[in-house]
Amino acid sequence: MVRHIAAFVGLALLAGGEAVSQGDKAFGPDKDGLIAIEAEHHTGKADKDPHKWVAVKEPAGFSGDGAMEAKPNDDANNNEDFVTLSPRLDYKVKFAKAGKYRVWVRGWGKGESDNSCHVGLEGKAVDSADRMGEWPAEEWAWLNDTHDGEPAVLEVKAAGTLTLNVWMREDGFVIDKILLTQDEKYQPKDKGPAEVRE
Ligand SMILES: [Ca+2]
Ligand SMILES: [Ca+2]
Repeated sequence: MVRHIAAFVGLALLAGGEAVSQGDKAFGPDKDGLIAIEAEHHTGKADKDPHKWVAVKEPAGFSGDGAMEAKPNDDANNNEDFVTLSPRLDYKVKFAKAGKYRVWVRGWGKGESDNSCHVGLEGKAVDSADRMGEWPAEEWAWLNDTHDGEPAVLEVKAAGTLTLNVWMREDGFVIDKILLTQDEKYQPKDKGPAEVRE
């Protein structure tokens, strides 16, 4: 009984405070070197009127405490100038090693005009990780593709803590989780590995 009450209070805190209990601790690699990040556990966020990333508890089947949706879904597509035009999510990430990291994103595309986003580092666009898409419609899926036809990649010049950014491209896109790996052959399945905060 006591345990049930504790669980209920915990959930209430999460619902009201967007999982602030995690603080701004950096995301780090697990024992296999995989860096998993729940999108709803952002360590920073910037709205860009009229759009903003909003915490959602749907569609069902998300990992962690929910997901983030770019709202309102009004047919916007910020393919260019997204650093200026688009709402942003920030994640403090501790990279243990320098080098190339593949970027995987677990997302949900409602339709063909709601299934893309941009990823960058330190508040700047990165040519090799922007314009990620297209997520399939109406299902949770891990994707590493970009509109350039190459897998999304970030180059980390030196080990250390950096801020990973996600910007809206098409509104209505729902982002559940991010995974960074130096293993080119790794492919996340289902909900992917658990995040590690340090
Ligand atoms: Ca849309
Ligand atoms: Ca999630």
